[in-house]
Amino acid sequence: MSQESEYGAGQIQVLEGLEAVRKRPAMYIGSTDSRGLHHLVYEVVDNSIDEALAGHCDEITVTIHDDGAVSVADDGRGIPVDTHEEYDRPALEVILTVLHAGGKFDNKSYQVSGGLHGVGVSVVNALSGRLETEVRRDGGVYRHAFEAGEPVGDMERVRDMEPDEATGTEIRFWPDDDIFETDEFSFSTLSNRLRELAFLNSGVRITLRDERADEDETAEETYEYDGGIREFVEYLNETRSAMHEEVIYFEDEDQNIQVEVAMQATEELQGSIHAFANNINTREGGTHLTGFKTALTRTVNDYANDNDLLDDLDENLKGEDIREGLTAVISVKHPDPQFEGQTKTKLGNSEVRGIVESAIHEGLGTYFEEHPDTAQAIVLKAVEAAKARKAAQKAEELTRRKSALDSTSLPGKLADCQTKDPDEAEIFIAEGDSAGGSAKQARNPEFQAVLPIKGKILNVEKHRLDRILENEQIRNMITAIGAGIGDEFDVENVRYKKIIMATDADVDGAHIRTLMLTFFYRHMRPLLEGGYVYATQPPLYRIRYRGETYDAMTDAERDEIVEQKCNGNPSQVQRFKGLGEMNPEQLWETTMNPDNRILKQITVEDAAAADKMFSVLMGDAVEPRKQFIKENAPEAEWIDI
Ligand code: 0RA
Repeated sequence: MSQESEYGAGQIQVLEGLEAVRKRPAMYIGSTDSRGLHHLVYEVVDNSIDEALAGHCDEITVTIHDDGAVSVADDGRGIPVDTHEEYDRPALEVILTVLHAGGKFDNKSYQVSGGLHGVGVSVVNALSGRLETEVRRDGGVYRHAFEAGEPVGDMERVRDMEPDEATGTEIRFWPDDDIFETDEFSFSTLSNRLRELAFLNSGVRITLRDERADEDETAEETYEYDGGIREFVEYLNETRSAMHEEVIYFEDEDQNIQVEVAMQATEELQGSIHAFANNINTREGGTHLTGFKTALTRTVNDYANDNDLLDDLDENLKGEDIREGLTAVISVKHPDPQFEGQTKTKLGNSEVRGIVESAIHEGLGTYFEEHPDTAQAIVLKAVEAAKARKAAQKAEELTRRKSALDSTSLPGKLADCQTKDPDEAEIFIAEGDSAGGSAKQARNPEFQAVLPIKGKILNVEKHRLDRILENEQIRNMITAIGAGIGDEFDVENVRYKKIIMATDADVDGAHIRTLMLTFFYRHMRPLLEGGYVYATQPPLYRIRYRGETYDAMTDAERDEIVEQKCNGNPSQVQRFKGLGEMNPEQLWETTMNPDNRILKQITVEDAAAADKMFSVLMGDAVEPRKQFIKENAPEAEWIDI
């Protein structure tokens, strides 16, 4: 077959210029913050993954270079380099400079990957100050470079390929610092996504390398999982105690739609189900998730009723009872996925629901028949969960009744703000009564509320909702935030759109923050997804010199200020040990005043990584926790999730 018949010029349809991308980058990659920056890498990697899924590539290497560049190299077929008829330019150049050209070139039955925005490598080119490609294909090694999306010179054939040399593509790009708010690539963010891609595409070997100067311990990691999503579930359950040794796994294919499900029940209370469509984490769910849940509930109830296991309970089990402690990964690959929802992460294709449903119903039914001990244990645990749920409902009604509208039911310790507009209102959840007391004096009562909480709140990873609701600190947080809890949580009802954790910059403070975050993640997740959760970043030192004051966040910053601003001779260096030690005026200036303060916004980039983190940090197993902290957080108090 000739190249021409594989991808004719006529297939190029959209001739939008790359200036459009540079003018409105967010329309193409979502944002120009850290998230958008990392999307550039994913966009390129997705093309390599497509090569792998088409059976032409099994190795991908991502390198963070020390000059601000990232490169992605694969051993696929290589981007075509022959002349494109219509443009009379090398196909490589067309693919990198014409929006949406990439996919149109391909003769694959469908493109599985393609990124959340699925915009192609030309968008990465448009948003890079410089981009260099090297392609090994058709017996030659070709190079081409671009600046701000424009070709620099012509594509060059630099040499012949060696007889045993593999074909492939390398794309190296320097994100444009006129466009992005940050240029800092995060190893842990990239590693989480690349590991996830390796789990979702078994057999592909993905290596992440970090060549930046002071990165030593985690300079290189390789992800390769022949067990695919089975190994994903094992990984997520590393610190959980499983109720059956083997991960349960089903796969099915129908109407060219591939469905895979891996699941394992655990003794824990926190379940986690992760659904993907074409490698995209569909965090808003969709038809694949609905199909899974429906079939799971039906199959378990059928088994329980057939074996008279529900006599204690005068009703059927609810889905949530069965999903308690269940870890599952659902992965669907669809030739024409429809993404819906606010963040376009909800799978809409209605035919998927039935395919997943029947795969689970048949597969799990058979599994239960063959493993009656496991089936019985799963049902009995769900019965326990159902009983706890009923107890929690009573407690929850109490909380809800108490919080009903009138402000007298707000927690006594809450110093509320005057505004009732959630867009303006913020609440400081302050560690300890002394910090809380200072914050109450320091705040601007028009828009700042303060809720002091006593010491360590309950570890919600270890308790069911009925016990959680008995905890006064937690009840105070629920009523103050005003949007309910768990399945009943409605983010529309939050009373404040900034929920600010104000804890000390020490180990205890970090622990309390992690406990609070665990609570928000497990029971008020939309708060984190909406970007409503923040942490204060109080300075560690205050330096005074000749009537001026300077604040330093770190020891290094303190030394720099002393050296540069104070000629090495400051009049006073004060160390703030905790928020409670600052007087109200200092607390206002350094930590609460919107004009001066630094807040760290906590977001959940990757639900599976967050689930793993909380289960490891909050679980019982000590060794994995130590290991995890050693690997992920040498200095950082908690890692990016
Ligand atoms: C267009 C057509 C073909 C492959 C590719 C693009 C391709 C793009 C990238 C980006 C990174 N790595 C890549 N590898 C391949 C198909 C070529 C053919 O039919 O031989």
